[in-house]
Amino acid sequence: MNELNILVAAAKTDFGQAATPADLENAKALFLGKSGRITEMMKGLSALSVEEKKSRGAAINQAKQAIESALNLRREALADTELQAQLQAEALDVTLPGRQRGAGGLHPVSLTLERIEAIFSSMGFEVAQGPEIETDWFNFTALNTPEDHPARSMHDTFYVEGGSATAPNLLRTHTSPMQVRHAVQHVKKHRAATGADTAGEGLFSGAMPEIRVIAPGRTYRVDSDATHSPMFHQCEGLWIGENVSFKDLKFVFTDFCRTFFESDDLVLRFRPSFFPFTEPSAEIDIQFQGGPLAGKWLEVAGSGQVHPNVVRNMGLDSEKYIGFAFGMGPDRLTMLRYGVNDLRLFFDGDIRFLSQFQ
Ligand code: 2U9
Repeated sequence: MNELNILVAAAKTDFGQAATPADLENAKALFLGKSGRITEMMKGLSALSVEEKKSRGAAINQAKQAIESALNLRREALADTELQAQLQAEALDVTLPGRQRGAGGLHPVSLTLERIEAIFSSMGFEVAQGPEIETDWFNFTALNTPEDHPARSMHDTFYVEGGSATAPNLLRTHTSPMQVRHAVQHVKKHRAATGADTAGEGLFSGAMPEIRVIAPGRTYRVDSDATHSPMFHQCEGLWIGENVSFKDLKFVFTDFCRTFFESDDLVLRFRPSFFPFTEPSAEIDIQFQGGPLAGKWLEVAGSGQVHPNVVRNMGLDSEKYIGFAFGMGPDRLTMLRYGVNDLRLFFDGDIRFLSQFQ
């Protein structure tokens, strides 16, 4: 094999070993580039006689054409390989089912609120919704919460612009103000209906249907850790009539808890406590008889007989009208129902957590 045949064979081998178009262009430069082997040989022709130039030149040209055609063949092969890989990577399986748009669903706390509303509605309670920015009067004063109560401190409550120094506006710290609003409207309406004392002055002691209402919604306090969030949910209830007692509270709340937790043998305990708006007051604890929490006392709500000052702030004669109230945290009820141990998971918005409740 002469020198030119060896060169063509070497080019073919190098081109064959180039795995990518870039490798191939590098290999080409060795043979056909400015200082490649063929170019060098062409330069060497100048030193030869005319006769030798002719035959040597023709032979080099032949070798050059052979290298070029080997190069083109390899270029096509690499381009083809690249195309095949791309087609494979972008392959579409037209037999796959279409992608569905996610159905979405309610937040676990919303599911709990819906459950609470359904249960209390079935017991004849109305559901009242109202402003999250409240006045100092509805949030504190009407609820018999004294001027020096710690809940009124800037450290415990979010105050917002728009009020005044004597009547500030704030993010409600509980849903109780909504019940006062509801009760005041209820009393006004029935005071007008009876025709008695239409001026709306003085406390109402006429006849009216009972007030039975729950107020679910968002509430705010300056508090943040694994079991407290600055925004949290509450659902409070109020039942006012002429002859409503603690016995009614016990019955209603026991029935509610057993239905909510789907547990007929659930036991309740009322433990003495204090709230400014109720007197006497009690914490409500529940105890499951089976399941992972069996035997443990779990605090789920506060309650009490509505304080006479609060009854009067609704416009009612507290000698005639009496009732009870309760308040619970739907966030905590959701944690208990589903066994969630960190409240913050509800408000992080992580779809992997939230989709488990659908
Ligand atoms: C009116 C009068 C009285 C509602 C009540 C509680 C007790 C109570 C909260 C404690 C922490 C619920 O879980 S929590 O967020 N509430 O303990 N709430 S009695 O009393 C009222 C409401 C409205 C007119």
